[in-house]
Amino acid sequence: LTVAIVGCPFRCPRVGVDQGPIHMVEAGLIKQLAELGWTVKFDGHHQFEEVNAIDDPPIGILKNPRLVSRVTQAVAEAVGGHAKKGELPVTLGGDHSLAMGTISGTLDAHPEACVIWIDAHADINTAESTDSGNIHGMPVSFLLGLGSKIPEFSWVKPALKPERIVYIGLRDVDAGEKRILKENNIKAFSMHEVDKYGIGKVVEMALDHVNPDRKLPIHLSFDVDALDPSVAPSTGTPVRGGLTFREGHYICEAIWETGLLVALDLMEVNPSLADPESVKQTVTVGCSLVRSALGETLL
Ligand code: DIR
Ligand code: MN
Ligand code: MN
Ligand code: MN
Repeated sequence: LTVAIVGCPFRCPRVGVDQGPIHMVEAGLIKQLAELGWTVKFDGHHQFEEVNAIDDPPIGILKNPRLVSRVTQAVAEAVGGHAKKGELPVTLGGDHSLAMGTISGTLDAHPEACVIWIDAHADINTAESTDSGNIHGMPVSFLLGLGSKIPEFSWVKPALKPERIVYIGLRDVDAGEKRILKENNIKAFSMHEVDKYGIGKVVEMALDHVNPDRKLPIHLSFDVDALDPSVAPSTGTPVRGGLTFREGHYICEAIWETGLLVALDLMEVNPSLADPESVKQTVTVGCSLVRSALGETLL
């Protein structure tokens, strides 16, 4: 059993300031996974060349489009390569636009895989619906092939089907995104459903939707901002009213228990945004979510 750590210290438009992956590795994540019995492969953090803003002007209002495309394409190749060798890629980010790459890589190796997306946000804006122009608010629409096609992103295959993705934790969804979710019949469990049914039932319902026979490979993409800001303060776009520490870990444990996990993303840990105590807390939580998804049990 081999896990391949893909370190992606990438945040747009501020390349390199997001040191989340580096902090998680420095906090001992590799040793912790080895102690769980994994053989851990880590070739160092990806180096992404700086692209001058002048060479990468906005397309419409999309910020840093060429840089994001190039970086996510490299990540797709790395993740796909590990997955095809039978290794379990764990991508540490960094900007959630990276999931365009990680999920493309997973679907290249496992075309029938489903995606479980844990986030405060739906990240499903299109080039037309986005208000911010931030591509980390858009990766799901690119993977689904929604919205106008942007030639710079022609490498992204619309390989994900709307019935193969499910969300848990949403609470900050743009009006345009709500429309996109409805039009495409995409299943989402917001914090309202977590409150109403409890996390155990929500995870079961999410799996019933996206993986009814429990036989499809699972890609888990976990944005740390799904957690309440009191649990994970050091992230770019915190939203109050999020998952508790245990709810976040329960999701990871329950996905591990399926035996179907083939790829994991732990995204949006950003140590540049808070005081040292909050950074340490967020990095520690990030590491323990990864351990839970990779088989750590409480007993
Ligand atoms: C908003 C915020 N929906 C956007 N999205 C964020 O910019 O598209 N995603 N923060 O992580
Ligand atoms: Mn996200
Ligand atoms: Mn988010
Ligand atoms: Mn984001």
